[in-house]
Amino acid sequence: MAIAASVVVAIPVEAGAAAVTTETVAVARAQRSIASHPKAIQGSAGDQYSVWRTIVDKDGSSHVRYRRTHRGLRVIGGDFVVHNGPDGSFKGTTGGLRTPLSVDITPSVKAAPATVTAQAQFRGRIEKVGAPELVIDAKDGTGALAWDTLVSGVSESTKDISRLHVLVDAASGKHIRSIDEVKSVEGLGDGVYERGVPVETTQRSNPFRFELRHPTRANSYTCDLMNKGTESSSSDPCSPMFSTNNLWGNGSQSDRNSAAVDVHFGESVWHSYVKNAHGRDGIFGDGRGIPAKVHWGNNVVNAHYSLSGGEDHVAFGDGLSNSAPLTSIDIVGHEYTHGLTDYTAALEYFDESGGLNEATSDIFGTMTEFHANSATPRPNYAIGDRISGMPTRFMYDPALDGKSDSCWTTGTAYKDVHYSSGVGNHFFFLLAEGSGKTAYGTSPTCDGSTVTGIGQGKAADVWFRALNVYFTSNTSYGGYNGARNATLRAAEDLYGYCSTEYRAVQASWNGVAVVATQDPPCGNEYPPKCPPAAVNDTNVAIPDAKTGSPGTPAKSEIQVSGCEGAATQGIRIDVDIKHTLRGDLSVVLYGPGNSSWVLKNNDPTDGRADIKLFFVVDARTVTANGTWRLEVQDFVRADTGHIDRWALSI
Ligand SMILES: [Ca+2]
Ligand SMILES: [Ca+2]
Ligand SMILES: [Ca+2]
Ligand SMILES: [Ca+2]
Ligand SMILES: [Zn+2]
Repeated sequence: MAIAASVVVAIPVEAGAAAVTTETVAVARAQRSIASHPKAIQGSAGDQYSVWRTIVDKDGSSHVRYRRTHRGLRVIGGDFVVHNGPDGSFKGTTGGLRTPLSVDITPSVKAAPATVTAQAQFRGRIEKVGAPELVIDAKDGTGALAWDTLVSGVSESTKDISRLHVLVDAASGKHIRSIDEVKSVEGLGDGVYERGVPVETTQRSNPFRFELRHPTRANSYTCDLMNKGTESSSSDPCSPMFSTNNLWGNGSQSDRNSAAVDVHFGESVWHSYVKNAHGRDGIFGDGRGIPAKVHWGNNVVNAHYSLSGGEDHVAFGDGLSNSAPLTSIDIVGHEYTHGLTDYTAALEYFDESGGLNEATSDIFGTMTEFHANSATPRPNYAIGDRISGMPTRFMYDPALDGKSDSCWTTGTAYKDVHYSSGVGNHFFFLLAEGSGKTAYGTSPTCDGSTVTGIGQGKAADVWFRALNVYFTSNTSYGGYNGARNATLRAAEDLYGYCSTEYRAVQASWNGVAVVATQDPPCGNEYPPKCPPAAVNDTNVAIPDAKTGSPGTPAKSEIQVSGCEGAATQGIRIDVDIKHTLRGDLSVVLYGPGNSSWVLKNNDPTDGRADIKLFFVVDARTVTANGTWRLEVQDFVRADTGHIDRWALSI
């Protein structure tokens, strides 16, 4: 049978039977096989074939993949593979077409109605609808005319980018099936430090290959700086990295992809950690990534997060003699966390706020290492320990590096941020793992106390919430805008005031010499001396001020009985007042005897409504049993309200 199929590729002449099977030789053999065995590929007049991929086995056998068009139309399911032995002999074909194609290529359904049907198939937000392409759908083995419309947008179910090819029957106008072009392509990587790890890549065509770029998260890729740049600059353009077989790296620096595997894999783990553990979809919270530049400069023993060149990116040096890249997972997690910090609390990289910024990176870098959970070596609380075998920082006892502070002093603020971070790192370790001998090292406390850890997950939740909600650019360790206060508020939000976790946060800060200035001890370290909180729920109107004089104080009492001796150092008063302008009001607590505490002064600058606050006062010198009274006075005419409820926990 004669075959009219023309072949798109050139046919080179084979040098001889003994020739080494190169890809060129393999293609030539396949072409001859097609010409001599047209039936094997269900060839027909009007077919055209183009080589897609060529695979040569170690023994010289070859396998050439082809794609097919028919009368100029792409044939879905028309692809086939031609197999040849090492000597060029024909070893058969593989393919799904069951009969030669014979298709009338005039559609009875026009493009426009096919597009309407296609759009109706997309579940989610459509961003673009491509021009329908007339194709031959031969998925079931026989060809039929169809419209292929590419509908792009964001899928409702996955919340990811979707590029949906919708096939509509060109004869009946009915939907045939839809295929999403976006699929997670998972390659396999051998990094310098991480072996046999998955790498999320993007499949490219023309030429067919894989790029070290996340398939759906925008701008999330790893690229090669080609050893350009200096210790202080990594803003040179960066080349994308490719693999033809989606296998990456060889476990050493001899392959430029190896260090890239460490970084690309590390970013995936970091992203999955912050997303799953803390609900934060990456640096910006919207899934977008930033470029990661590997092979930065020459002998650069550093990695950094940088805004240079106006573009957020991370860069990783190749280390001493360009042979010890700074790409271990704790360092990768550390650098990406700098981005996260910039877009959450924006802790200034100076003084104690800079130390907290660095500590945040060490904390979540270490959490990334634990999240990856490698079998060898096991995750730890040392930073950069895999680069030269000698850690650069030790979270369990930061002073071990000879430079960092394990305990806060007035000098901490003046240290380099990589050393003032010690206080935060040590705090985190105590909170997570506790003091003394642990599986990760011995962690001392600065006051000789013993701290019981609450576990890594809870400790990380406390730190993340503090970072996300309470730290500001100039947060320091102690004091009013201190990390101690911020993490206590976080612990209160997550676990409750004076919960076990809250107390552990207090104890851990005490352990690094960041002492209480705002938070009273929780009390009840011994069995409770009083019954649980007493409440007065009766509404009491607060008389308005008159011209020139404040109103008569509204009074509400709670009788306390059944307590033993004095009240505690930290009694808590919950106050719930409904009022149209709370700045009008002062709130004073009177205890048994002549004791009193001003809980709140009137404040003309406070324009908000209602008071729903709690106060903690030191009542150690006061007998607990007796009458406790809340007095609320209005200092400004107009705007009124009432005491709705208050409670007392002694
Ligand atoms: Ca969590
Ligand atoms: Ca480590
Ligand atoms: Ca008033
Ligand atoms: Ca009430
Ligand atoms: Zn850093």
